Amino acid sequence: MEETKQSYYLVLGLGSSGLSMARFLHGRGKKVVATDIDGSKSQAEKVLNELGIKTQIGFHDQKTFDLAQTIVVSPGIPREMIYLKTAAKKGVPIMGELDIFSRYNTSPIIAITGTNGKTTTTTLIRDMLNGSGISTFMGGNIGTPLVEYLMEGQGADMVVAEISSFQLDLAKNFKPEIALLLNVAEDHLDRYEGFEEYINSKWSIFKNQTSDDKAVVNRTIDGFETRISQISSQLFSFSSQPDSSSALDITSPDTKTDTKADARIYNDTITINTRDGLQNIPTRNLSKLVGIHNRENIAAAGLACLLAGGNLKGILQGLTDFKNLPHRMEFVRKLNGISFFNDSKATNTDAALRALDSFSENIILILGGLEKKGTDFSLLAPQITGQITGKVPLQNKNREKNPNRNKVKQIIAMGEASRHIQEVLEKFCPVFQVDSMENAVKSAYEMAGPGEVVLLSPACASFDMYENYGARGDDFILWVEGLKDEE
Ligand code: UMA
Repeated sequence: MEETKQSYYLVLGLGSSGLSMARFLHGRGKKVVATDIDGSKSQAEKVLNELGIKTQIGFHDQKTFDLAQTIVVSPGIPREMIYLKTAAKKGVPIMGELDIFSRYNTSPIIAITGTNGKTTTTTLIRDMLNGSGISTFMGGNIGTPLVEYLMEGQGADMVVAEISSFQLDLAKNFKPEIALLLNVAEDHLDRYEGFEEYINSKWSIFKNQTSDDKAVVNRTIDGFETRISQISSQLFSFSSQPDSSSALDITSPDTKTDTKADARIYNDTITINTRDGLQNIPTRNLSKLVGIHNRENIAAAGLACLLAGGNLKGILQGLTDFKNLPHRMEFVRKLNGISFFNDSKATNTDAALRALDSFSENIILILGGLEKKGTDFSLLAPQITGQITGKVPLQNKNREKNPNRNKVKQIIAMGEASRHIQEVLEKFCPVFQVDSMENAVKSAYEMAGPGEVVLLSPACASFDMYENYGARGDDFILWVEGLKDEE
């Protein structure tokens, strides 16, 4: 006898996203089954079983997939997973959290995507809106699953959501009122057929927007003109680059920048024109948000805040309130004049380039970890040598190169990628391989002198040695804090 479909939602994956999703759907009266391949998820299992939700932990059963009414997939699980593909072929609908969220959410959404800077920009927008008297719920890829907002009763004026490409890949109906695309650089190529597919995923954040909605886009993204012609919403753009190939001299608002941009970045100020008026954001004293990439994040956040009904006072308040985020250019300590920065979140070369762009010279750079598919470490060379030309996604052309010295004076390479890093980069800079974070930190301290910087910005994933980038950053901090004056 042929088995028939059962009316249950199968929640696949019981990380933070899946656990919240299972609880949410159950709370809406849906029949839920939850499964996770990881046998150690006993705590999640207990929580769900106590609610009466059936679980399959430590294994997957194809029949459970095939008989589901709908499968709700956690973002970290690839769509190519065999159980999913088999169920999809049998006609089982596959969904992600964004569509479930969209079905029930009634608050306006600001959605932020991009390869790097998402978390900083999301946090800035939250702070700027709050400073403007607009209440927010902040969630998504940043950590708190969006359905938590629905379970809390949707009390905020706006939802500020960090959105990853993994979430977008499963979204059919997600339609943010304001959507931001900060930048696109090669990343997650193990999940995509190629870079183009990843780019398409990022741009899909705009696909359901209409002329009532707003798109905030970085003009320097490759293919900008072609891509924006395909979106229906009102475009607002920002740029830190000139519109010609001439060097950018961002010393005053009179200097030539990309005049088509609605938010323009100068040395000491960002000007934003929302077409309802011009606002100037002074940026001279923002020690927590250094580097051109952070100026772009502020420009994008300021634009979004004003478009959402915020004001200049709120923007300035948000910039004051902004606290450095853990593992993102996080200052750890200064010892004997040597400054230590933890940028463990930099899991791709573009993010490491952004970190390097924040300093002018004398860097001991700790690179390495698990190399992501398609990584080209040679992209780091222009920043390592200080020759900031060529295909660098972010160019700070103002910076003078010291002709006698590299900007990075020593690379310390660790993890599985260390040998490859040495092969590619030793022609630009001395590379020293180490086998642990302890040795990376101790070697860096020995090699550094007063006034110099030790920077962990690995350009690699962490999973060869750690559970995640946070654990890697914590380990770095542990060893840095353990350093003694005389070592
Ligand atoms: N699993 C299975 N079967 C499999 C494979 C995996 O059951 O075949 C299970 C795993 O054992 C695990 C779960 O599926 O328990 C996967 O969970 P997940 O990786 O989706 O992680 P969550 O804890 O649910 O966290 C997710 C996001 N993770 C990813 O996208 C990888 C979190 O973003 C996000 O904060 C959270 O939802 C809340 O929305 C993290 C992230 O690394 C920070 N994002 C990537 C990035 O920023 O680069 C995209």
